[in-house]
Amino acid sequence: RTPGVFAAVDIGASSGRVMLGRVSGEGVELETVHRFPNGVVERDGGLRWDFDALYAEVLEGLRAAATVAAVQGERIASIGIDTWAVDYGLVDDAGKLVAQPFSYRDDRSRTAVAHVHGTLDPARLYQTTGLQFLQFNTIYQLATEQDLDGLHALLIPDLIAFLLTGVRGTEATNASTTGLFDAVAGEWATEFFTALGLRKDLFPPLIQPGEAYGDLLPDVAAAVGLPAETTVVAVGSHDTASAVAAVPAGNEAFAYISSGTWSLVGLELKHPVLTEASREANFTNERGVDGTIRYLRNVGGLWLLSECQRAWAGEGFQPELSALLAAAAALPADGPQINADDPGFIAPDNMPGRIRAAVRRAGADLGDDPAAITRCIMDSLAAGYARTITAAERLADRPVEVVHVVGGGSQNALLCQLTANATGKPVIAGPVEATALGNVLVQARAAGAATGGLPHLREIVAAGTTLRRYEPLVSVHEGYVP
Ligand code: ADP
Ligand code: LRH
Repeated sequence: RTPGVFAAVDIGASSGRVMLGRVSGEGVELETVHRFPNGVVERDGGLRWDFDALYAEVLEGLRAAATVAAVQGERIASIGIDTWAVDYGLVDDAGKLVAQPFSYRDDRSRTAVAHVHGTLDPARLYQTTGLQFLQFNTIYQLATEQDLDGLHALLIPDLIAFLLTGVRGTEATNASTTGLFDAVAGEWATEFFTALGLRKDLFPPLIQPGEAYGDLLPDVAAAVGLPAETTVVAVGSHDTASAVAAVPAGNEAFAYISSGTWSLVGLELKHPVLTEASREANFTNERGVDGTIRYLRNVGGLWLLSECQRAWAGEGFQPELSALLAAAAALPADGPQINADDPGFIAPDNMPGRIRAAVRRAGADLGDDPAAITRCIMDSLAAGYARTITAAERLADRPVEVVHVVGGGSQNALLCQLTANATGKPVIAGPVEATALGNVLVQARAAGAATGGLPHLREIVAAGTTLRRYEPLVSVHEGYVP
């Protein structure tokens, strides 16, 4: 088999990285060549992403990748890009980005929900798109735009690919999060564009994971020190699609939790579940690599904790995450819980205060001890995961034997143990960098350096990763190793 080296650009809501992935029979060796922080910024009257800064970091990362590869005498076969879903940038006919993209945490989309649902009945939307209702789905964001004449919408990974190659495409796994995509046909739901007065060509045509956008523009290639014939390949450009592709599951009876800023909790299916019961439970049918369906729900995530950490740091309290989690683990079980999915937690700022208020509304008291608040978040997330997995098993009629946790949160031993306890199922944690691995493996397969379907790609991930297993316990104290 041809060994290959691939560059993965993976940008989450909290941080981004550029990695080199070397694929062989023994697994994928990942090397981080560049890492940078990410987060929403208050800019021009809204919560936005500083896209110009992110793009500069991407170029910096590719430059670092080119340097590392040159030192090793390697040729980078291709570049793949994934980021969070839903958000988009608008470019004009000359290809210029007209504003920094809004973040899904900006409140403006919430105000457009009633307008969209007045035109398109939510039950009808679900029958076609199978998309969970989130106030920030692209369809609601677009409904707030005043004038889209002469503008083109590009989802964030597609926008990066466009700047690198000059080629416009909409990668399908990410298109499936817009609310304008037909879950069964795997095509744009053009009737919804028409109904909402959106141009049918607002987004460029679909491109599938494994297909190429094109080669680097000559000036970009020169700027980063890569050959101009370096291809940018579409991967599961929705970060969650890449993460799910790299869940190291050995058979079909698994649930996954892609654990980072959000927790994406669910199953992989062959066909969407578009029933009314599924809509009521707010499950989504997003598209995965190889035409699979990611049947999942967004459960609140580690955003709840990272926003608390940010608030505490503002008050001068900045413990190590490990110390905070150890203090939380030492507290008794059965403390107060919140509904981690409450849309009231979407916006930034004063998270400890909002969590305390939610507990108070439920008739309990949490105090302001960071360890107690941290424990409340962990207990609430674990309970949310258990409810979601039980509902998914029922709605999709698919039993789950094991829960795989991937992403940054798979390093959180307390959360993994509480998840095993709450679900009553073993939890297998890792890899941390599942998203980058999924990104690399789809590129590798396109280049002929890996073969086979998702089960085989998952074997490659499992071969190269040390996984940690958590058995369900009665409490975190019994036999629990932080
Ligand atoms: P995203 O892709 O959404 O930016 P990540 O998958 O990078 O998120 O996960 C980030 C989260 O992982 C952090 O908010 C943090 O809670 C958790 N995390 C990172 N490192 C550790 C660690 N060493 N122990 C426990 N949790 C960790
Ligand atoms: C996770 C994620 C998730 C989306 C959200 C906007 O990073 O892509 O799958 O729902 O961000």
